[in-house]
Amino acid sequence: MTEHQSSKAAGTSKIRELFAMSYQPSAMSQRGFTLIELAIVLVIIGIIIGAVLKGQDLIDNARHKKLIAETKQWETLTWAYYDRKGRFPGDSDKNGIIDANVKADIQNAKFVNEPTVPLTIGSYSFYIFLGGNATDKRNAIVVCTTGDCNPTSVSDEELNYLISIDSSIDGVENKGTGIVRSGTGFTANSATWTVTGWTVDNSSGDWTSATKGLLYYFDKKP
Ligand SMILES: [Ca+2]
Repeated sequence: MTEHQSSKAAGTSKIRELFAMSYQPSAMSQRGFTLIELAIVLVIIGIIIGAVLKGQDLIDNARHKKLIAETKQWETLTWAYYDRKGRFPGDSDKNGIIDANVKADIQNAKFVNEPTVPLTIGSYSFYIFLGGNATDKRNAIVVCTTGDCNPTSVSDEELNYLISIDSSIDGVENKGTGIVRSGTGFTANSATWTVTGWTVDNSSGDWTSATKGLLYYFDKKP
């Protein structure tokens, strides 16, 4: 064997040795995790989960605010219309009760910020209408989750949207007090954006999925 060959052989065996070493489980991985390492990992996981939940909270909040803003926009628009025409949109006979074509009146008025019906926020759609109740001579802005204001069920998320309007306007969440209340039945027409009748739940308490929609008495306190 020449000197060159022997040094080459030595080199090869050195490489084999390193190669074998790299596949040996290290002392580090054999000893497992210490309690402190586990604690650190748990704290980091906690921070990540906290950040994700906080992020979801912020998104929900922003979405709720959008529906609140849209409801208030309807109120502004209704009074702006009243200023201009001396009556509410949908009150063509001027008896103070909204019962005719709200959509036609609003579209004819050509407002810069015309409302969108339905309003889609995230994966939910909300129908905001105007209506009157001839029996108790009161008008309301109605917020529902379906075009006929008669949903088979209202999900917890949808309920939270309605509750956020109540707490924003009334200052407290209560389905049967204040100027924002829960409706348990509506006669609604999505083609005219008009509600011509409703049953209101005047019993004080928390909002439940029994609601069919929200009533906001914007013109007269109950
Ligand atoms: Ca209320």
